Amino acid sequence: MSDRLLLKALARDHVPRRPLWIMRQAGRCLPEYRAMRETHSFKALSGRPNLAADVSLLPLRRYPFDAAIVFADIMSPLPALGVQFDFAPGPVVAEPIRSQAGVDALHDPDIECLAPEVIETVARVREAAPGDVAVLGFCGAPWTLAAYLVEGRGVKDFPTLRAFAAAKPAVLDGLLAKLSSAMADYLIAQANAGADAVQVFDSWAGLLSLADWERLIRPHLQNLLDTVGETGVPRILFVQNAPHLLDAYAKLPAEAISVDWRTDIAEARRRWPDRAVQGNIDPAVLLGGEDATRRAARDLLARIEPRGHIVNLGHGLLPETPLTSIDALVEAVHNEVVP
Ligand code: 1CP
Repeated sequence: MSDRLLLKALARDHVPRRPLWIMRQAGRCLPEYRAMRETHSFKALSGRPNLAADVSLLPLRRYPFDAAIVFADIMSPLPALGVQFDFAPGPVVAEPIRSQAGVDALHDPDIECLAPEVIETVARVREAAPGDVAVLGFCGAPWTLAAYLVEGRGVKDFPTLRAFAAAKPAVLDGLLAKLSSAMADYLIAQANAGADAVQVFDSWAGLLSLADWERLIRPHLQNLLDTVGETGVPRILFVQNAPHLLDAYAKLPAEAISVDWRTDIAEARRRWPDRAVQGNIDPAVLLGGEDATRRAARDLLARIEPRGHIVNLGHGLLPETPLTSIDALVEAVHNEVVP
């Protein structure tokens, strides 16, 4: 356990080399994943622990990543709350929630009912992964889940969600409270099953102003992180496209903040000395090929000190990413001589 580089970085201990993993490493840009998707839907793959564990470990057969993230989706625990949805390819919710009645209809699930298939996958991945690889559990942040539940699907700038937040703040508050409590249970179950650390994805964090975020969203995210923190499992908080909220995020109880490429991560590291940071190469840079990737990786390593830094992209890998760009990133990180 102590030799898991990712955990050392989360504790801001000295590392012989920076840990590296990539958001969305398990999916769509691997030919072996695409081959599995020809015969199985995403739901079938993520719903069967033996298959989901295999997919979680696929990227490690090709690359010496320092973490495996469990193959599931942020929507996976929501059937336990009574939510029905499909993927096309992103989540599409059957009955979007826009009223108090919709919030009241959500179940208050027992912890064992929250995606038991994902919990079993975590246990299998921990069992099968090399000892020096950290296993990551994850969930969607309450606001990012609410974005899909209210809007019904991912759309640019989520206008229905923002209208709902303005018109029915008390209903939103009830929705976020239910999501926060369920996600805390879900992450705790993942930690109990063997997850070494957990990541909370707040992909749609940046939609509201700082004042509205403080008033409507922060208390629920804080509750989630506080509750999970009681177990001692390290928490990574991923925040996307929210430059105006970054200092507020860095005050939340998480061991690491994962930032996108718009953020000056070296400056973030200096401003938040008691947090590890994760990121933040632009995923599009990898589409630009090996040389562009190598330059971006070297530049990142040169700008930010190794201690407390987990190398990653600023958001998930894009499906068209050439595998040779991933090789170039791995090589740059592994060739660095850390003093
Ligand atoms: O067609 C397919 O194969 C399904 C595509 C797919 C995959 C591979 C979806 C639908 N989800 C996933 C897996 C997934 N999603 C993982 C597993 C790890 C991995 O792939 O390596 C993780 C961690 C997620 C998390 C996720 N899902 C987020 C947070 C991170 C981010 O990208 O911002 C979000 C916002 C989602 C929603 C979602 N699910 C799927 C898609 C294509 C999307 C986003 C697009 C949309 O909003 O429409």
